[in-house]
Amino acid sequence: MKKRILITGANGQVGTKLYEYLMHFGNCQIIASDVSENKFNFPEYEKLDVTSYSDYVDVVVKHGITQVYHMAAILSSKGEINNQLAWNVNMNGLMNTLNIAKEYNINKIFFPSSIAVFAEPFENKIANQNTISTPTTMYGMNKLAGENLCNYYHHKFGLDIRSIRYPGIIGPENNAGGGTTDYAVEIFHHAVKNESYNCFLSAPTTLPMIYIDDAIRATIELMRSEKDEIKIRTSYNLAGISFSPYQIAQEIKKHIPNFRMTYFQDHRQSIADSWPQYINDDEARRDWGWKHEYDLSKMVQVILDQLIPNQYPKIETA
Ligand code: VAH
Repeated sequence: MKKRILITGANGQVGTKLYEYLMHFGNCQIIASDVSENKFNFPEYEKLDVTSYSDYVDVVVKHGITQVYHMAAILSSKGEINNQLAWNVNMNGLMNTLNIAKEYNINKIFFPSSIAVFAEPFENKIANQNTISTPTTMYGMNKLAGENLCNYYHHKFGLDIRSIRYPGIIGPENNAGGGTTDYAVEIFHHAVKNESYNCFLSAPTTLPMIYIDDAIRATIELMRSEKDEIKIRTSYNLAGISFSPYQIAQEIKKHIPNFRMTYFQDHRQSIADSWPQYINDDEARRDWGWKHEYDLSKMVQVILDQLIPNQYPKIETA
């Protein structure tokens, strides 16, 4: 039977890319949804506020949804500015997703968690799969509680919910919104216009990041794994590349020598300082064969080339 997939938060940075990848795999009908209008002219779209149980049920029943990628969320920076909104969307939106999945036999759900579930102190700045943590952001608390809610609904009701703790996701689209890692997306759009970039994190602030194609591939590989390969039903650690604003600026300068970075700090610095610098993703590699493909130089090359094709010749790294 053809899979009928609902993506909530489809207008977001990950949702738009996820839609593209799932369309490529074929044999599935995809309904895009978001709380705002159909910004990207998705062929099948529903304006959906996931905090409204009845509206959510109407969409699931109307389209006979069999799988949900629940991407709707308020991210770390915006969640510190509006705690109540973050709690309502991140917790009640997930609760509605799980209860509707239980009531309407949705057979597979993806829940995006984040490395934001971790908070300092870390041994050697690394967060392991089972590092116990007390998140210091509303977003991190929401994601940690969300992971445990997913684990509960799996064990108590048999729902097949799968989850990944995404690092900061970096891609060429200028649609990262409300996150602490947004600088690593914004920087490219200034650099290709020969503008300097005023970064809101300090130069040495190292964070776990991942190129968006790797993040989406990990998501689909996890969702396509056999059930018995999934040993962790809270959320899997996932690692890509860790870098600082200074390091990505230096990599961009290899292609755009005149690029200049300046620095200031706002509330996002303390969020970043609470997060690990590196992620141990041994369990994802063991259970479902995860392996990242993009390092910093390859990511920078690919993004610049997508923003202005053939402008930045590939630099052969030694
Ligand atoms: C944020 N991009 O900055 C998200 C992500 C690890 C960071 O969760 O809130």
